[in-house]
Amino acid sequence: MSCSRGALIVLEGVDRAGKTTQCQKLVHALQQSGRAAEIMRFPDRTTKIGQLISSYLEKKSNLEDHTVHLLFSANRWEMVPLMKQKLEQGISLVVDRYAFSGVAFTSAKPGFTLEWCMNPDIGLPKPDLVMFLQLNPNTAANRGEYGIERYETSAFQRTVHQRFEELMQDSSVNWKVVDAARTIEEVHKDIKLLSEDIISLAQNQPVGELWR
Ligand code: Z5A
Repeated sequence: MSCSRGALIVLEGVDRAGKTTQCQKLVHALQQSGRAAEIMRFPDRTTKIGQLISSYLEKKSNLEDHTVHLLFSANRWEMVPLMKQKLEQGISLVVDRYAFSGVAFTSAKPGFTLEWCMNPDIGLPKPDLVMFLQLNPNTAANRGEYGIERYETSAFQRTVHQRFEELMQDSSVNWKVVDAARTIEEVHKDIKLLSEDIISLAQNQPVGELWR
């Protein structure tokens, strides 16, 4: 491991919280300030596993609930060699959803515990920072209708939100809650500051292992 690795920064949050918007703005701002940074997103729909997931989300195919959970996790594991390589090269990764979405969404389904859902993702590269974009359902509703993909209903999203709240009780993960109800620029300013701090802190530390 080089002595100045990149930071692993994750954005999580409910539907329409602005994760994609903020990931893009953050990467752009970091690059503008001379820091190496790249965006990643999960699911990564470009791989073979990602295509199975995409077809499931678009309701073009059905998959058994445990099976799709394991596919989402496999989709992260298949990117781990690349993630580690980039971090070692000093590139900070800004990641749009990660294992926390995996656990929050599956455990919102009947019959799933948080513990079962966390298991396949144990040992993934541990994010140095996870920012949860907090947005209440009414404000989210003002950002447009839910889409047509699976999971895009308000009842399901409320349960997902509760699961995220449970995950945020875990102090082994560096969670920061960001008020996402403000303007895009205001939210960006906070996210940028938090990210710059963690990039400085992480550079001399090894990458950890999630939930281990
Ligand atoms: N999933 C899973 O089940 N298991 C897993 O392991 C993983 C994921 C990783 C993937 O969806 C689905 O897979 C997701 C979780 C599940 N299901 N759901 N629901 P995706 O990642 O492909 O897409 P998405 O995550 O659903 O996108 P999103 O949540 O709908 O949007 P977002 O990224 O949070 O927001 P955005 O696209 O940046 O912005 C949404 C709109 O709001 C847009 O018009 C913006 O211009 C606007 N916006 C953004 N910020 C603001 C502010 N501050 N003010 C006003 N308007 C704003």
